[in-house]
Amino acid sequence: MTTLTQTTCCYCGVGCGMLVESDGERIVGVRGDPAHPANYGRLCSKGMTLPLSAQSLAGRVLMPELRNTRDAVRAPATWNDALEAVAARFADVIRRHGPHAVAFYVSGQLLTEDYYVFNKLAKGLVRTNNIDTNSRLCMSSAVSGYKMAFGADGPPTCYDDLEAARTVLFAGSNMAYAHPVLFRRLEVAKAADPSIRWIVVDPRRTDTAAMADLHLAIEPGTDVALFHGMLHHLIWEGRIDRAYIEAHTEGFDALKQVLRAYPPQLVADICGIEESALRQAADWFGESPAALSLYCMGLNQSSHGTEKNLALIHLHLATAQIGRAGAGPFSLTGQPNAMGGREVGGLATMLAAHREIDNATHRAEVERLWGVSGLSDQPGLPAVDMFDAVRDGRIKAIWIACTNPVHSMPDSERVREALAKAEFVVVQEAFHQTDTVPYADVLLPAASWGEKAGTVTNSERRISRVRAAVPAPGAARADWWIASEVARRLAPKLDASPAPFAFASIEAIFDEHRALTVGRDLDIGGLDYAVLESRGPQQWPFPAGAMHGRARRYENGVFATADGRARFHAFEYQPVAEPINARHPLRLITGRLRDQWHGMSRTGRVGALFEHAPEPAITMHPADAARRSLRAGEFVRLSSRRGERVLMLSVSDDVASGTVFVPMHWSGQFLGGGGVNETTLGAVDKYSKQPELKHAAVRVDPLTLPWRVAAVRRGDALQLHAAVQPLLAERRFASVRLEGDDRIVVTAADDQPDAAWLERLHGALALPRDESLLEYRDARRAMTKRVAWREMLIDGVLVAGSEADVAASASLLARVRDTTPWTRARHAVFVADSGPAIPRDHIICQCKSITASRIHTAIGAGADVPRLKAALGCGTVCGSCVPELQRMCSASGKPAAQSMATNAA
Ligand SMILES: Nc1nc2c(c(=O)[nH]1)N[C@H]1C(S)=C(S)[C@@H](COP(=O)(O)OP(=O)(O)OC[C@H]3O[C@@H](n4cnc5c(=O)[nH]c(N)nc54)[C@H](O)[C@@H]3O)O[C@H]1N2
Ligand SMILES: Nc1nc2c(c(=O)[nH]1)N[C@H]1C(S)=C(S)[C@@H](COP(=O)(O)OP(=O)(O)OC[C@H]3O[C@@H](n4cnc5c(=O)[nH]c(N)nc54)[C@H](O)[C@@H]3O)O[C@H]1N2
Ligand code: SF4
Ligand SMILES: [Mo]
Repeated sequence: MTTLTQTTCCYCGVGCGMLVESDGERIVGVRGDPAHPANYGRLCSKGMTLPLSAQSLAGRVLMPELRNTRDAVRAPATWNDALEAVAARFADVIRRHGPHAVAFYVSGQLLTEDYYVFNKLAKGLVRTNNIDTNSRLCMSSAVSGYKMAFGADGPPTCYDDLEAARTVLFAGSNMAYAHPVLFRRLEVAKAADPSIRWIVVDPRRTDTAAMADLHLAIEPGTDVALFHGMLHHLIWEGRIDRAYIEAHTEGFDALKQVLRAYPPQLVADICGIEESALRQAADWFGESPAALSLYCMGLNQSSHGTEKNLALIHLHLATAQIGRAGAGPFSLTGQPNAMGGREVGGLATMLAAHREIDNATHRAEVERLWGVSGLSDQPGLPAVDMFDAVRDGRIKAIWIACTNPVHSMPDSERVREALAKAEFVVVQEAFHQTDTVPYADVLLPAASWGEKAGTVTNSERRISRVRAAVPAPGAARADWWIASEVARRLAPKLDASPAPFAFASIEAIFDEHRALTVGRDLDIGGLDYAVLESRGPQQWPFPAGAMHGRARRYENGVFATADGRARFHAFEYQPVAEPINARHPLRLITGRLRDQWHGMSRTGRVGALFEHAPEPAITMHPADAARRSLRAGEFVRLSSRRGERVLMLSVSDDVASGTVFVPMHWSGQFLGGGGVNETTLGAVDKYSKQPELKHAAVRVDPLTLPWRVAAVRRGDALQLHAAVQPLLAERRFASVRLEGDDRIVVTAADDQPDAAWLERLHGALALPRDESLLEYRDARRAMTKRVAWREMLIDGVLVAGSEADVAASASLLARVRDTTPWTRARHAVFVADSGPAIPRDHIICQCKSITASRIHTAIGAGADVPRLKAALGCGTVCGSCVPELQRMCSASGKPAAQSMATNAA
């Protein structure tokens, strides 16, 4: 019998409602919840494949693990021993060094209830504000931007504004990839009314940019100049709303003084765009009956991220594009519950329910509601400072939950040094193979999506229920349970009462959180589990007595500041933190792929999700590649002042000359040694403390790696991956990926052959050593080709040798994908392996497995997007590939975008 559970997707901040089918033990299917107001039944490629990621327990953390002495390996432990160990070690550090010697590093992927307990544990029991989260890397500039402009955090807008907007300005957001289901809503609106205008501000020609009416391909980091220039143009053309400015804002005159120095011509030069494009963007924005801006990491992840946010908000305030349908600055939330984390105050620089640490009244309110005393009035350390404090010994013990900082923080080597130095590291994880797990002294098994319950808040301030569809595997437990069990053991050791942590249920936690919000801007006094149950997901604020939440804020022009007026701030444009120079002449941009999620601990379990972008690649402009005599497919060395990474070169004019792009996802789980954050830097914004993950000065050099290894192996892909992964870091380049649902692919390259490593790889791939293995060897050339047979099928191929040897084996490697029996003599397989390499066809539509070549053929025969959908079925299920289909059609002749991008060399 299958049961259907109503829940919410665990990936992005769109917060799609889902109906999960389970057989009681396992999740067997998922579909979009037609009743959920975020997605009305839609899901994207990541959401659709969630059941596949949850199918196997291979790689799950199923038991607590404990390291007894510094150099010992971790051994399985009981929950009681693990919880006692964490409480005892934390108590010991606090006794010896005080409460600020411990820290908590948590995550915008925790549920509100989990987050709430961690925050209360740190601030109310340990009495340190050293609790920060990966939201520092993500939303903190949006938070400080909103607070400085409006007096409170949180977007004034809602999803219905997507349909109501007449001009949409995407700034530093690749929504087609990162918030796909909302992008579907925009596509539908624009198809119904082509007079809707899209402006995209992004240094790269993303799928989002390719669909725009106007793409401003600015130089990385120059957004403040651009927005200042646009406002300059609107002021001097008399297109601002003086009455609104007069009635509802402060600080305009001081800003206007600053803006004098930003005439469009000068700004266009700074940004590397045409002046006419800047003026066009400003006019479309200012004249529009409703202008909506959608912004994300291209603004936030900057050493001037707060000012980028503010400069954009200025445009809205000065033109009164706010507080009504279709108008307003809409910060897209990245993680599913980054907003919930902000609500419970789970960051080092805030208290519960948007309260301030340095406000004695606020501290007293929280103390009273929590039943504790002595909250610290010192702000805690934000993420980058926190890990630096671990590194220099100020913090001795750190507890990391639901995030993988060795992969996702800037300058990975610094984070590794910090964790190696710490006296005590707790990691609370669902999956074993992340880059942070090796540093754990205690590893705590967390229940994950589908197994845990609570609430999350999406980008439009809407709170949805998350429900468990199946029991948690092994000894895995919900995050809130783990935090409160440690708190109850820690309290007596700190002479405090365990009572504040005796939560009977998640509902009890939510009710406590709710009580803290009463009277605050995010008041949800009228919203409890019963309301969520009977009336579905609701937006905040939702005060007691309300019938529904509020869709839009500041509709009456009264803001959350003391005097009710919004604030303009006067500041100059500042360049990026790390300038390029002769030694590091290229600008590195990092960002997202369509089908992968962060460090890939979950999406990396689904073969189909590798198909769209299978290789760890760096994208470079053709002119820059030609100048360095580099060709697509070659290995190159990316390096910065901090570290280096070997990657495969991809060549495309989607990036401008002078910039390169690397996806943020590749981690030590799939790419030997780690990901792109080996090269990024920890320069932070002065207000938000958010690091500049979107820009570093780098160089890219050719690299000769004569020894090549390639393997394709059939079997339990997750088990094979786990066996192979530890070998990756030993090579200059080594990557592993899943392919289909039962194969893995390994690619490696190095300066010289390593026969011992090759034998270990042979073992890890579980290749046979008996007569079912056929080998062709040329010892003189250090070349080997090995074929594993399962009766008449080829079950695995391992090839090592020169680049030419491996290239010539492409068709042999491809035979592992073929399930037609081999009827000839076995050794003939090597003879047959002489044809030219079959180019791997790229899959565009993941739901229907439609390849690029089939789409090109159909377009060649005259198909447009509707006909592609009808003929091939691509783009008809989740729709994530539709922007790319659109783009492929346009590239063949029908222009979709009036491209005014001028940045490309
Ligand atoms: N598929 C997928 N979706 C996701 C995620 C995922 O991992 N995978 N993660 C989720 C999370 S946590 C987040 S925070 C969001 C992120 O969502 P987005 O911010 O939309 O995604 P990114 O690719 O990180 O960056 C967006 C764009 O910023 C551009 N950019 C770089 N520098 C600048 C600049 O100086 N100015 C401007 N204007 N643009 C610049 C980049 O070229 C990139 O196209 O995605 C969420 N959704
Ligand atoms: N260069 C570069 N770096 C970046 C970015 C970028 O654009 N460029 N983006 C930044 C941004 S915006 C973000 S949000 C961060 C994201 O960075 P991370 O937070 O490191 O990303 P994830 O890989 O999602 O980490 C979440 C971890 O929690 C585990 N997990 C899953 N479910 C559960 C659960 O229920 N409980 C517990 N305890 N664990 C669970 C997962 O296995 C995973 O290892 O990366 C940042 N880093
Ligand atoms: S858009 Fe995709 S990843 Fe985001 S919540 Fe919806 S289904 Fe999940
Ligand atoms: Mo994020």
